[in-house]
Amino acid sequence: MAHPVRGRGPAPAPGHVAAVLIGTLVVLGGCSAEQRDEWSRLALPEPATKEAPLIGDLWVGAWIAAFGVGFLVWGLIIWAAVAYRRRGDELPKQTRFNIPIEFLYTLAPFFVIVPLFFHTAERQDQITDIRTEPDLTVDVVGQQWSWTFNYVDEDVHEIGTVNDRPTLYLPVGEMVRFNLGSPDVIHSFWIPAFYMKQDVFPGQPNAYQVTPDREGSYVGRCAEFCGVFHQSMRFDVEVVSQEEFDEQMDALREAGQTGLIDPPIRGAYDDEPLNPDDPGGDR
Ligand SMILES: [Cu+2]
Repeated sequence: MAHPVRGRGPAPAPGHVAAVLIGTLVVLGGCSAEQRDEWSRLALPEPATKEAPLIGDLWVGAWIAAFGVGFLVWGLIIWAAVAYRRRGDELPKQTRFNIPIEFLYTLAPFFVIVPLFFHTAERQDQITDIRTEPDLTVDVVGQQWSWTFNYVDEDVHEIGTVNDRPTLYLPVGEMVRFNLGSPDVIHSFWIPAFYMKQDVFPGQPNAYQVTPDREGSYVGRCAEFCGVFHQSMRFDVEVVSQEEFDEQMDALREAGQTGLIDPPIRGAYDDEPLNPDDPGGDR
């Protein structure tokens, strides 16, 4: 019985090959310049603060170091597999232990951990240094499940709720201190374009300061799973000119959102305090 003839089909015309290649290039080229830049930052978004390189460089440097170690280890694995491949039925020499190699195993990780630890601790100290007097202070309250922003110098506030995503306005080029507090559970205050992220603890104030240096709209998130509506803790960040910032502060004032809201904050938008025995936190 004759097998069906498997047609090899016509060889693809060079024109087709070129079309596919060009199509691929167009698709890849569709990665905008923005995405290509993102690759060069190893997936970090475009930075929006003066301090972002402190974290960005640490991130990129750690990856370069990791790839260095990776290539060394992969190279050794491939070399060992090729150089000591099976050559016959004879069992190779069996080694129980090898003191120099055991030493190397134990010591090598320190050469990785010590520089990583050193650079991380050094950068962390710089990022969390709040001794410089900031240009403005925002007391941030992370509450289940939104954020409240207190503009301390302006004596106005904005309260977000699960249904109303709040917007944080910041003047460009001004150093802002974020004082972080929570009335309920641990949240984490994160504006990805600022690179910095810090946990928001009940009863344990945290603070850091940054200088936004690029006007624009950014997203903010809670980066700590904090309950059923955790995903509702998104907020918007608008880095604007000083004039626009002042207008926004006036708008909050005109809307009657004056004064500052302390944690616990629940009472601010429903009359139920979070804990009836605890009338309010100390500022
Ligand atoms: Cu949260």
